[in-house]
Amino acid sequence: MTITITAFERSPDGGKGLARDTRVRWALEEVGQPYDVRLVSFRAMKEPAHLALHPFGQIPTYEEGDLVLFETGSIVFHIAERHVGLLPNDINARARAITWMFAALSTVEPPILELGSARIQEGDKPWTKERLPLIQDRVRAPLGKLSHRLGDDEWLDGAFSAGDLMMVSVLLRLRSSGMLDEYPNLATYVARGEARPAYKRAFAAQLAINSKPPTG
Ligand code: GTB
Repeated sequence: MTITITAFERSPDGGKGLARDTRVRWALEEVGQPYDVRLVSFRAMKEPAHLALHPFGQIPTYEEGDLVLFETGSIVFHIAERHVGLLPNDINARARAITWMFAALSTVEPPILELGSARIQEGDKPWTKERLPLIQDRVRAPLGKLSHRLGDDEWLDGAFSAGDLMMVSVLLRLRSSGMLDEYPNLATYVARGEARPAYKRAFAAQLAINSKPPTG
């Protein structure tokens, strides 16, 4: 069955791979599933046809036959459950890998998103200078613990899993802030994720779209 995902017609990051279709592409590449991409503009995202797929008017979405999904956590989990390669067979190891996906999305990602908003959308607001150190501390709290837990290991729990895919995807958002470099083992962990052939294919596919000269 054909899989179709949606992505920005033109990502605001110009192809740095930070828009969330990259993590879905990466998961599909890891399990060897071909997919089509439908590009959507910011305007089209808020129109009824797209809202029928994504109630919050965002990307990415995932269509496979009658199934329509939104939320990258759910999409990556679905891909990992249906195909071999992203979740271990052992049921306890599988549950732990899923736990790391949740940890990435519900513990590590929220302060990183807050930091992004403070630095970019609210960068010129008078309160940002005072607020930024507070947010940075909220980013550091889980990162310090994560760094300790990872130690010198390659991946979070044995073999690479959907948990690592999600954690690396979330940590990537920190790179431009310089904060990832405060944790050398996490910076190496992210680089290890980016070095995977499946990640490279996913990254190249989104870059091919976002590096095209604007039309019209
Ligand atoms: N919780 C949802 C999920 O995980 O799927 C969040 C989806 C989401 O935030 N989608 C964003 C979106 O559609 C794109 S990825 N935004 C448009 C809108 O809300 O109107 C977030 C994103 C956007 C841009 C960059 N960037 O340019 O660096 C990075 C990440």
